[in-house]
Amino acid sequence: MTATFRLSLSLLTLLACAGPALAADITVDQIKEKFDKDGLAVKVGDTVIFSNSDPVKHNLTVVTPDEESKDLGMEAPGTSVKYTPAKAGTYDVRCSIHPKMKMKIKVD
Ligand SMILES: [Cu+2]
Repeated sequence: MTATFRLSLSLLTLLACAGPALAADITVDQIKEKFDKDGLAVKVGDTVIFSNSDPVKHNLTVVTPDEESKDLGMEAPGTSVKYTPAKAGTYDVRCSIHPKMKMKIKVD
């Protein structure tokens, strides 16, 4: 084993151990057919919880920095969905039922 390889392994082990412990859950509420935040800054590994406080359904779609769309599914009143961004960049969140609902998530 070279010293560089050994150092890489140690760093990977450190990152693997530190990652989950530092991850946070951040809640975004959907109320009156709006997000309660226009934007959000999180870190890779954090989980965003979208809760639905409206009496109507929402259907969130997340557009990743690679322009991939991920449908988070129908969200009944009083329920929530979770999303954990996998990489750094800017994500757009939209509701397919209510086009006015838009927010951005910046992931570092
Ligand atoms: Cu909606």
